[in-house]
Amino acid sequence: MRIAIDNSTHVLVLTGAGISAESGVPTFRDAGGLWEGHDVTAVASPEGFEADPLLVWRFYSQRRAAMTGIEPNAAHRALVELEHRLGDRFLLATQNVDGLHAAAGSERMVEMHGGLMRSRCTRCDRHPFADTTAYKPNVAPLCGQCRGRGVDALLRPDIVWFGERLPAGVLDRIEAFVSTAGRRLVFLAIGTSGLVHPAAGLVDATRQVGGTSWLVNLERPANASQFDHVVLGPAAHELPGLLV
Ligand code: BV8
Repeated sequence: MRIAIDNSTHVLVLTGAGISAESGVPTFRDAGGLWEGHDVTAVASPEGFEADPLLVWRFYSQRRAAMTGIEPNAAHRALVELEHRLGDRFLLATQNVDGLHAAAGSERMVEMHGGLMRSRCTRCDRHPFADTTAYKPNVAPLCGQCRGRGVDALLRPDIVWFGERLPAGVLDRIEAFVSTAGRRLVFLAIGTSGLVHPAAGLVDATRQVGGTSWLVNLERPANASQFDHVVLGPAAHELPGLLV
């Protein structure tokens, strides 16, 4: 089976944790996933951070440390090739924070949920900055800029937590791409359980403009019936053949 892509096709790709699974990054909701053993709101919400910043920093520092030696896989690379083939008729919207799409060479990309290897200050308007530090378990890092002004302000991972808005402009860029594409849109969701909004709403937005939707996923998620085509299997194995 192949996805029909001609010189008028616009492709919007949505990726979730499943595309990084074959690189060795745990997903969230699968057995043995990141959420297992964690109360999601305790580690991925502003309330959880407020209540216990050390717990949240332990959760994200462990994920930073676990990225050592992790490389993009054939699915990440297949999306880079498609981007080079389509140019401005391609856009990647990732829910992932693992940085593997950028490492593979993706450029026409929006990170909907932030980036694991960036931190930002909870107080000043300092721009989010590169931060690969896996902080020691009893350390909640402080902002150096605020400290210079005699104020102790916590740093936080540059991650979008539940109940928080997505970064400015992200949804606008995706919506503009969908409406420009119209019926020429192919929406391809890869490795996502389709549970988190607003990402999970993109398949509906595709139908509203008359586009075609595809899902490549290891198992049938709850929202599989919303897609025109469903391909079950590991992304690194299934995706390259679909895009030739
Ligand atoms: C917001 C932090 C508004 C990052 C994450 C409408 C309806 C219902 C609820 C809402 C709604 N609108 C808003 C909400 C609330 C909430 C939400 O969606 N709740 C859900 C859970 C009920 N959404 C929000 O809060 C969002 N914000 O809408 O703001 C607003 C407006 C005004 C003012 C204030 C606010 C913010 C959402 C971002 C949340 N952050 N995490 C991090 O720690 O990483 S979400 C978390 O889940 C991750 O970011 C992850 O990206 C995301 C989705 O998970 P998946 O990537 O799909 O991973 P999962 O494990 O679930 O699934 C993996 C899939 O891969 C599986 O299906 C598996 O079968 C498959 N797979 C496994 N191996 C492979 C594979 N597939 C292929 N190949 C393989 N090898």
